Amino acid sequence: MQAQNLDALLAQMWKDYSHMNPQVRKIYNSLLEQEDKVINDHIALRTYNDPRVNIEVLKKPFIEGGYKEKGEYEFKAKKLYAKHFEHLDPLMPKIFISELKLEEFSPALNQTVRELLDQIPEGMNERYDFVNIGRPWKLDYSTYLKLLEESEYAGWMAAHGFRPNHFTVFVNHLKSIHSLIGMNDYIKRLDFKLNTSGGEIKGSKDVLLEQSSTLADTVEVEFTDGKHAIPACYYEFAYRYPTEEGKLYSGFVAQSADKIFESTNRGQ
Ligand code: OOG
Ligand code: NI
Repeated sequence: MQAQNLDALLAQMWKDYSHMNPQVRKIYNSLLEQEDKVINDHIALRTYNDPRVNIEVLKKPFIEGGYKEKGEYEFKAKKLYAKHFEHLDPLMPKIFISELKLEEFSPALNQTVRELLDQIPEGMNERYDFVNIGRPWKLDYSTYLKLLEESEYAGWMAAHGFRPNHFTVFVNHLKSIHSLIGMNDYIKRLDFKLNTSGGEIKGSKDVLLEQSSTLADTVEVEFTDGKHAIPACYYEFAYRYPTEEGKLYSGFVAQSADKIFESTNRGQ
């Protein structure tokens, strides 16, 4: 069933993401044993900056649903650019969309990505649920490995396509956990591994945002030459501090995000 409105789309995104990544289901269900509900701080999406699929394309259902563009971020070393979007309702998840700057990569990578994007059926990128369509192209395992050599992000995107890369627990709204350290201890007690790049906690009270994340689940993905187990999606945890006006800070911190991206890298 194709989602027709934003609530339905967000629900479908959560359903597909939590089915694909068993750790997400386990952590979420465990939290629900002591919480009435778990609020999402944000949802993150990835893409390539080709005009057929760039941020301007992926942002559409959110803009139609009342979201506004808020911040932008540059990631020089990873060759990424990102924007975040907010809804007037502070309980609606913020949306973080990044895109790979193709022009900064080799002709070979550009050629490969073009061949993937050329496979997207005519008009599919205009579908309301395109952001959650999955992988609309065929891919063989050696092409995936080749992309990874230049960019972990390029490889992840080729293998998984359009789908949330992570949802994020808004730790401030939990009743049973009151800090990010407490959240991390909880995750470790459940026996899940945290991304330790840049330390278990990225950011601090000084930058008004603390974040941590699991290492992505390894899942079996279908390639044209068979199934292979590769990193899929992760779960993130965010704790926000109030700004001088007294409202919780709602932006992102590029230096922290830079490390969070690595939650889908192989071999940490
Ligand atoms: C996004 C990483 C950045 C954050 O909250 O800073 C991020 C990604 O892995 O695609 O989500
Ligand atoms: Ni995030």
